[in-house]
Amino acid sequence: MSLLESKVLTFGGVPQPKLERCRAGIIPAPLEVTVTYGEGAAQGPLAIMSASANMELYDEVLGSSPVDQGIYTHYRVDTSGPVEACLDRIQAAVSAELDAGRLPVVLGGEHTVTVGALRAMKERFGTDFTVLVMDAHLDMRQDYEGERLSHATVMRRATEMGLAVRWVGARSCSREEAEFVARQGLEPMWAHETHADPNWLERALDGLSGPVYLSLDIDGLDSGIMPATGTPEPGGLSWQQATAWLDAVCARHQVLGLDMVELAPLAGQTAWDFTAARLLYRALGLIFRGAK
Ligand SMILES: [Mn+2]
Repeated sequence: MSLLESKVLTFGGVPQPKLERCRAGIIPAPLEVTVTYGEGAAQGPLAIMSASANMELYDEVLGSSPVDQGIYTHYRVDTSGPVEACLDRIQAAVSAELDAGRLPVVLGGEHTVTVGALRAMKERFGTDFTVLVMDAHLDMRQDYEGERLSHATVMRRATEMGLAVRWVGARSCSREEAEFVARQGLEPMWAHETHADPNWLERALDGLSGPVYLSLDIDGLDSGIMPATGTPEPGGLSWQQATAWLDAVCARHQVLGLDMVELAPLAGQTAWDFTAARLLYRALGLIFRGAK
């Protein structure tokens, strides 16, 4: 029995705060069905929660302790059975957070969980928000290995829902995906551009207005600082680039919800779990700080 099954680990290792005073609710969703290469994404939520208990809760960049704002950790979503049924349960969990006025924070699991979250977001907000994706992959395949609902098709499904999607850290896709996004007039911020263009951050958010949903695929980070993922890719975002992007996004836009997906912990190597936990904590702190 995993720790998540035996008890709820809270984010930051603090006593579970009173739900009514929390600004965010973490929804562990350890779905792992369509992973194609390295396995282990189902262990991502537990690894992030465990690592978070060892973080300094004071964020020296923000000058605050975001955990003081109230981060509630829900019991994990049941991710057994058919993917559609799992997505229904994730959607319901996200909707409950939105109804309660809390920020929904979904922890995957594979990237497919985002579809459930986005269905809840669309149900509440319509299509008046943009999906901002940190990811090595475009995830724009029409289907993958015969599946319409897969980690490799997530953003294609999002665009079919009528949602606007923008990427940072992109550096892996098929020719068909590249041609599809070009036809759609979509312009991913390729990782090589973030390294070459001093104005990449402005370009990444150029013309963007209104609220956003953040989907943080941990493989958007460079494989040197994040090898613990199913399909690690070289040439990705540095810690500084990823956090600068989060800072700019959160300073300019209301964040309606977020997810962090695809951490596949490596046995005995806690650095990557810790990196994911700190990135999530920084994101929460920046969101709590709010758009200026
Ligand atoms: Mn990815």
